[in-house]
Order: sequence, then C-alpha cells, then structure tokens
Amino acid sequence: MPKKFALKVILLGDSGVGKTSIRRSYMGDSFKQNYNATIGTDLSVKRIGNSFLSIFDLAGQLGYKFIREEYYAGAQGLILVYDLTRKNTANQLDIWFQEIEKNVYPAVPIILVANKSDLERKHNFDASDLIKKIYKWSGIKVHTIETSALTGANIEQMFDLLLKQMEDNISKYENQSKSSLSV
Ligand SMILES: Nc1nc2c(ncn2[C@@H]2O[C@H](COP(=O)(O)OP(=O)(O)OP(=O)(O)O)[C@@H](O)[C@H]2O)c(=O)[nH]1
Ligand SMILES: [Mg+2]
Repeated sequence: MPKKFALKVILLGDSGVGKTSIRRSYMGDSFKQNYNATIGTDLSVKRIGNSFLSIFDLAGQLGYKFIREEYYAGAQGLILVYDLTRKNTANQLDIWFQEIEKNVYPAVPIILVANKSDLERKHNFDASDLIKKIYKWSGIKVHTIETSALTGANIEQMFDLLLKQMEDNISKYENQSKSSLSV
C-alpha cells in the first residue's frame, strides 16, 4: 500500500509580506487586495496524492510571538517570506531565523521567498549571509524564489521545491532510525 504522510508547513515573515495571500493562491482561492492581518494563525489543509499537507500561516506581527510558539512543533518545512517592495521586511529575516532556531527541532528545510514580484522592486536584498547561516543550522540547501500571490507566479513551483526537500528529509530520518534499530 502506498505510504501516507501528514505534512506540516509553516509560513513566516513580517506582517503584510503576503503569507496569507500565498497560502490562498496555493489553495486556489481568489486574491484579496484588502489587507486583513492574520490574528494568531490561519490553517489550510491540501490533499496531495496520499498525503495531507497542513499549511499554517502565522501572524507576522511580532507581538504574536507567544501564540506563534505554540505552532512550531512538528513543522517539517518552513517558508520564510519577505516583500520586494519593503526593505525592512528583508532586514527582519535574521530575527525570524532566531525564532526558528529557538523553536524548531530537529532542523527542517527552509525556502526563502521574495514575494510581490508583480510590483516594482524597491530594494535588492543580498541573502547570502542568511543562507549560509540557515545552511549551517539545517545542512539542507536553501532555495530562494520570487513569487507573486497576485499573479500566482512561482507559487506552485515554490511549494513543489519545498515538498521535495521535506520528503527527502523525512526519508533521511526514517532511514537513520531504521539503521539505529538494526544495530
Ligand atoms: N501586488 C501584490 N500584493 C500582494 C501580494 N501578496 C500580498 N499582497 C497584498 O499585501 C497585503 C498583505 O498581504 P497578506 O497576505 O495579508 O500578508 P500577511 O503576510 O499574511 O500579513 P499578516 O497576516 O499581518 O502577517 C494585502 O493587501 C495583499 O493584497 C503580491 O504578490 N502582489
Ligand atoms: Mg496573514
């Protein structure tokens, strides 16, 4: 019988970068121009083959830190989002990564997403230092990708890239536990 997985992904990043819009786009829901800040967290579940993917979309406002911390347990993949039109959202990524390091164990794949590619780019963020830091933590390649929740550009591709890394990472742990059982 084919394997069934319950997969968990979390969307993180500053308020207003487009986390909820990315989740909605991936779920096939319509784009909303009006900004409605997420309070606490929102959740969607998508069936992918034999698996169920839960997508947690956490509130970006820093004041919700204590609520967010409730949701990190069991995350198998993280989507770290910033906004191509607001430099400050890129500068904050280090703070987000600190929150990840504190709350996510064992390490999981992280994909770095520059959202709102349909708008005029207002800054060029050099992600190399952050990518090095993340790689040191996870040992897993950090993909970067530009998306637009408005046009849907790269949304599906972004989830596909991350899901592939998640499946590889889960198999790695399964194989490790099998080999430790057979010792
Ligand atoms: N043009 C454009 N606007 C976007 C895009 N993604 C999101 N927006 C707009 O940006 C605003 C914020 O989007 P949300 O998806 O609510 O942002 P969020 O990251 O969930 O914000 P919090 O819930 O506060 O953490 C909304 O007005 C969206 O319409 C995009 O790709 N392109
Ligand atoms: Mg939101």
